[in-house]
Amino acid sequence: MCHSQASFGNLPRNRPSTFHTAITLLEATPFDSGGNPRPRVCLSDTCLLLGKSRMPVMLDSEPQTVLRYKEQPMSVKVDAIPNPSPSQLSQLPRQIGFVPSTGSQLKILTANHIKQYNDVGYLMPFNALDPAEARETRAFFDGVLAAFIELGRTSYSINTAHLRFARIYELVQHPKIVDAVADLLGPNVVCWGSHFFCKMPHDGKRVPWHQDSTYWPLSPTKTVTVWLAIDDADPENANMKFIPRSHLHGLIDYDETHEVDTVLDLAVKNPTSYGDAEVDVALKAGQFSMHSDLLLHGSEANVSDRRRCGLTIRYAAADVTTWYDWHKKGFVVRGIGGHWANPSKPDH
Ligand SMILES: O=C(O)CCC(=O)C(=O)O
Repeated sequence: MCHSQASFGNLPRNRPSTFHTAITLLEATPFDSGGNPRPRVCLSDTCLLLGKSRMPVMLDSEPQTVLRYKEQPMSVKVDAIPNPSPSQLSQLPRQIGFVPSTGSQLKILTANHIKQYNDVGYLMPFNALDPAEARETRAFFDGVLAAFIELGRTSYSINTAHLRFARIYELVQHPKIVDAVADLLGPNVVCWGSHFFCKMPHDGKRVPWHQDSTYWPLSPTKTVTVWLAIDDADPENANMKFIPRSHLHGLIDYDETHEVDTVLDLAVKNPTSYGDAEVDVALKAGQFSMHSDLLLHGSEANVSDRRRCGLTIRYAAADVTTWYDWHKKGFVVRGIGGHWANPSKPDH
């Protein structure tokens, strides 16, 4: 029995939507040798292989076969690393409180930047990617997103990307980013997280006001998030927002939300009672902001016709302690690194 690859999945030949991208399987075929349908590709403990040469996918081009994927074993089973619940987190002996940057031997930042970060809890904007790099990164993400959606996942589900894609493992080491982060965190820095927050046009999802440390089994609270704009982000397409000075209150009380239209499920009420008026994190593709793990931030639903995607990259001082196997996610991007597992670059 012969079945062509084109019969796998439910990709129409001409996609009318914004995804002018066709996806084919590189090796797996939809039917086994006995002609029985194979189970759908599952992303658990696997990662995507995007083309043999990792060619970018150009959204502007005509529909064509530009992206391929197959299951790959991952050296770190990232999907098996648990996300502890609030009650599990409350039992950990975490040291929680803003650790001011001492900012010595600065490479990119100035003493004024360090003072501003300590005062308000964030800095922006900085240029990381030149226009060509930004276009290529966006095209790469377009392909990843198309593949994840084809696999039934959402636009918010692409996390721990540095351990799924060699390209992202390299991107999180970009000197323009790491120099700025090391100016804040000191000479020894690990990257332990990378997560695309991709708001599709009109997807209705908001990110409630929260502090990142609420979710993380890490101590002390010395993680800086870089939000790298993949698309231009502005108020129209629901850029992230910060509450200046809210990082100085330790962990702030929150409620669990059970709304379907939220991306995260813990929400702080009356955020501006913990700081100044909210500020927009408006960035051009290729620019980034940095914020403390204790700063309140969130974003509204994207009611525009434009996608808004950012890659959040989590960097910690290397002496930060972890629980629940989270050390397996982190690798040293600058200096030397404490107890982190240092997973190597994915080979695809
Ligand atoms: O991209 C957003 O709107 C929110 C990002 C976020 O919550 C984070 O960086 O932790």
